[in-house]
Amino acid sequence: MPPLPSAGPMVVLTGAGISKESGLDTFRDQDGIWSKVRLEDVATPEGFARDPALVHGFYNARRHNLLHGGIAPNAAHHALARLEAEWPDEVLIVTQNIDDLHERAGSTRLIHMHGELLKIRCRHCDQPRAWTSDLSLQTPCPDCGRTQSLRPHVVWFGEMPLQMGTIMTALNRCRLFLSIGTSGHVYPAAGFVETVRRNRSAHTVELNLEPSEGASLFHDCIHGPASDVVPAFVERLLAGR
Ligand code: BJW
Repeated sequence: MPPLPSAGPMVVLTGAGISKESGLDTFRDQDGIWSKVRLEDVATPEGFARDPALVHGFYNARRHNLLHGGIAPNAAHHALARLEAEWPDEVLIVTQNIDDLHERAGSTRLIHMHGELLKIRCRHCDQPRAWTSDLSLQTPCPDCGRTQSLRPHVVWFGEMPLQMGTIMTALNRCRLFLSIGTSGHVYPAAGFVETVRRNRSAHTVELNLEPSEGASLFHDCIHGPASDVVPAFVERLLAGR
């Protein structure tokens, strides 16, 4: 097994579990989002075409909660921002989350592969832009003025995740890959660990509340709440330098 490195490029994949202790629901836990709504209805292009008002309502409620629900980054988000600041080489966070808690904690090298809740885009202009209020079919595009053209800037099932080229390059050259708070059910993110493992000198670590779907693919697994295990692991990594 390759040792835990003390330098070299790092990729950190994060999922809904890292934001759970900040007050945001995960998807597949017992009390998760998919226990309350059907993913086919709210997280597919077909669902949006069938009932756009339902989908707008779903994202409006989550946007409102993110901005006004007392949500704040937790110790795990802050530990990753510290890691980026103190690690001698590049730390790239690839998050599946659409919340902005990594940014609020101070991380700057960040890819939102499933989009961002605080952005929208127009079917005609196709340019994402910042958005903090409710969205409806009647909301005109601020750029082209058309109605019925705006959608949340998120990646639904069947759509291509964002910045895959940059992500694949980073995975292929990293020395350390961390996967935090993700169940390993959704591809392509669930396959990142296998991509990294093709490089025999790269080390892979899962940090999750419980063993994920792909736990056996990692060199190390550390199980517990993100706000405990992530700061402790970051401390260990930085102390080993
Ligand atoms: C804690 C914790 C605490 C809790 N501390 N941990 C058949 C086989 C293989 C693939 C496919 C297939 N059929 C279709 C596909 C492809 C499909 C897919 O993967 N489907 C699977 C369901 C089978 N994927 C896609 O369609 C993707 N696009 C695509 O593949 O394009 C083609 C392509 C080809 C080749 C290369 C590249 C691309 C798009 C996927 C879009 C996912 N979108 C969503 C919604 C986004 C917007 C929104 O938020 O509303 O993204 S779905 C949802 O799942 C969301 C999440 O980002 C994503 C992942 O969920 P995550 O983060 O893992 O959350 P959970 O709830 O599953 O897990 C939380 C974990 O945290 C748990 O393990 C807990 O234990 C843990 N936890 N508390 C630490 N305190």
